[in-house]
Amino acid sequence: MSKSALITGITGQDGAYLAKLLLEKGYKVHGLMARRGSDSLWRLRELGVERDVSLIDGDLTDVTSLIRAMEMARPQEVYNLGAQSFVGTSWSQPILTAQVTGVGAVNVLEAVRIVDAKARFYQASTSEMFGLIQAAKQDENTPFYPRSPYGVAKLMAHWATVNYRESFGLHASSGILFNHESPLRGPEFVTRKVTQAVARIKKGLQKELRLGNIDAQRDWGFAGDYVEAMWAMLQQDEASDYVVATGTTTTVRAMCEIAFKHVGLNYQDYVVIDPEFFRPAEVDILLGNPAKAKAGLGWEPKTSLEQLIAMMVDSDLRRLEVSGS
Ligand code: NAP
Ligand code: G4F
Repeated sequence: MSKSALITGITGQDGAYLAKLLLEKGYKVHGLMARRGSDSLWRLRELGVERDVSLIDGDLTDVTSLIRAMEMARPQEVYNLGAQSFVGTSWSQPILTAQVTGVGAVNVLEAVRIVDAKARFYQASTSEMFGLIQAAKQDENTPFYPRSPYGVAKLMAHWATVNYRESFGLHASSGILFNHESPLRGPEFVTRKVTQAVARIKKGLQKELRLGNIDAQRDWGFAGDYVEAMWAMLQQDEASDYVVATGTTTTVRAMCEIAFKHVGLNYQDYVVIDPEFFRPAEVDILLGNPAKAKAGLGWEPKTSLEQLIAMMVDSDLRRLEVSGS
């Protein structure tokens, strides 16, 4: 009998890569889908798995829809990837972010506990929880200091995961993932904003790229590598928390340099600093220590930042060639 999995956030970047990975492993994949006006299935389509997943209507803020999804999918594994995940928006919509990203995770944990407490649970935790970093290299023991309403909401979800593990014995694991990107990244995030602009500038469709704090540093990896760590966590006998990162950090400035150089351009000729994109509180630097994931899960990143950015720029160039604008 093949295993069944339920993914919240299946229409997002990670949801699409995880769905593909689980399908390749022979799972029956169910995805919770919040009804939207726009085409939210484009990522699943790009990976060629749109028709292979079963979509269930539901919303993280509606626990009854989550209970119903659990009853329909009867999953052995539940991956809670759904969230209002853009840090910038979390200052303009802090309550929505708290409800979807924070309370939403508790709703999923409750649905698991009520319908099938044996189902294994994965929480998409984040390096944003480290915020104002308390150690030069962050690992599972580094204290948290979130710097955005998003980070605060994720911290609630993280501790709820730990608490349901300790209170009810749920097999509930939290992946503290550092930034991970791909051609399926939303265009509001800085890597994709840059690679999309590089492609448009190269094709003569855009003249400049307006950015905020380009001195910020991030530990960037490839989403396709990171979903393998999520799956590996739920295959362990004991649930636990794991940092998933590359162990190197790079400035937004240097990432821009890589992206522009890939098409033979100099970023300094195009990047304009715009105060509109600065945040009320910044996470200046993130750098993860993935030693526990390496030792416990046998997980290591396979894709360098240069390979990742090249993949994203090439994909954005291809999309422009198809659409023409
Ligand atoms: P993403 O592309 O923004 O995807 C978020 C998903 O959540 C989308 O499918 C979205 O659906 C769904 N969603 C939003 N509000 C919802 C609601 N009320 N009910 C149900 N679903 C809802 O994010 P991602 O990059 O794939 O990240 C996946 C998860 O990992 C997120 O929880 C994120 O916070 C976390 N994370 C990401 C990173 C990273 O660097 N990517 C790092 C650490 C942690 P629509 O498409 O319909 O809006
Ligand atoms: O790409 P970003 O918007 O990602 P951020 O804020 O690090 O959050 C992402 O990673 C988290 C993991 O650490 C996830 F939990 C979260 O869901 C999300 O996926 O911004 C990266 C950096 C920031 O320091 C930002 O201030 O880039 C800086 N930046 C500079 N100019 C910009 C811009 N960010 C964006 N989005 N747009 C700019 O124009």
